[in-house]
Amino acid sequence: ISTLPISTELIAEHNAALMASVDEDYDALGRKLSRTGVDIDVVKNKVAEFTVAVPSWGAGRGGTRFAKFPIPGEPTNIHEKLEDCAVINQLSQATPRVSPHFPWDKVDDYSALREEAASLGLGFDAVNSNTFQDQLGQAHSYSTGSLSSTDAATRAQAVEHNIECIEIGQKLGSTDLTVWVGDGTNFPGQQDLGRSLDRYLDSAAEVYAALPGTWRMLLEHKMFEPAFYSSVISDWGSSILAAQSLGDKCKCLVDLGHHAPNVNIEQIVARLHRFGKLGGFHFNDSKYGDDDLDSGSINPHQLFLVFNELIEAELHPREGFNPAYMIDQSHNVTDPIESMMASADAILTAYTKAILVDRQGLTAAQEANDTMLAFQALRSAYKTDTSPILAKVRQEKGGAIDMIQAYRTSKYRERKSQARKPVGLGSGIV
Ligand code: PSV
Ligand code: MN
Ligand code: MN
Repeated sequence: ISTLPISTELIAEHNAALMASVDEDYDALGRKLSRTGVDIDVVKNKVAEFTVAVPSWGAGRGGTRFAKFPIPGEPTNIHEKLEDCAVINQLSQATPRVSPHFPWDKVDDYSALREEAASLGLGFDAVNSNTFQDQLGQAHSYSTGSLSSTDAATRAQAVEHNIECIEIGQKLGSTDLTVWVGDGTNFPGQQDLGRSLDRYLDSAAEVYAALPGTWRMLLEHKMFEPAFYSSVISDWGSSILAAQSLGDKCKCLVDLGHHAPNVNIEQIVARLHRFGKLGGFHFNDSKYGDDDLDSGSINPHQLFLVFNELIEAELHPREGFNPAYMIDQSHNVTDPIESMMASADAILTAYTKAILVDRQGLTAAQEANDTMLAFQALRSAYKTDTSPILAKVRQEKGGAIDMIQAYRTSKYRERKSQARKPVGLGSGIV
């Protein structure tokens, strides 16, 4: 497609210079894997099919409540964000869908936006609603909560916004609505803990009732922030109970940064799957809280263990297993395009390593209560350097072997810094 932002000749030239060494490494890894009966091409083909969505809001430089440090050439609207997402997909060949957030990505003509995305090689993923911020001109403030607000008119407004998001999503070709609410309290006694959940469930049921046939509603839990004493949907327990009471089309979404420190997230994944409620992921990494750091930058082993559970889930499917995979990060000190390409690579790496786990060996060791061999089944896959597989997949699909190097050679951001209007300081903090 001629509207793609990076020249295909540039990518081809870049790959030509690196191809011989990739082939050499791929062949060596292939020989190593074949000694344990693994066909590297089979692994490669499986990896080639895996994709992860990127968040529209991740294309801009994030920020914290203290500051935001914009970079020249940063996107300021959904059109520019789509263009940046197209760069990520062109070079990674792993991120063909964008997850929009409303009203941040509001436009007049959504059919035109869908076409614009398609011309960039992109489609749309889950639609995200936003009832955690007040917008200019909004009738009722969300300071008392949104879907669980004590005020009926505020709850109605939040329900209506979610239904509007579904309507927009239909025009964009989405089939999932992700609902994260910041609802909760900052003081003991501020709201009744039982009744706030009742109100949430009643409002969420109204949104659920508006889901078109094939649509799913994904509930995203988060332990704290912005509420610092209690959150209405604080954990996977609240999330699965809500999803179970809402109905089959409601599932749970796991954002890796939304748990208490040291929580066993891979076990949560296994539990949600056991009850057919694993709906999707927001990938990121964290050290302290909802840090929104780049996927795999702090704890790549945890990411691998999550994917290990996903492979188990794939092999033992429960009804409706089809998780929506997405990145949800805030890029405060890097170029968001580079961060998301590196994150897609980290996510695909975790997936590839999980594929390499000797499942039969693992199960046999588990059955025999051979703890060390069971652990070694995971360890040996985790230790494998899978980068030749990922490089080969990218090259074969038309992406770049070294994404960051190709991106920098393209001078895309420099070009955009000439063409795009500068971001105002202090604006756009989420
Ligand atoms: C909340 O922390 C969250 O993870 C939700 O997914 C939001 O939609 C997103 O971040 C953007 O603020
Ligand atoms: Mn999230
Ligand atoms: Mn978050």
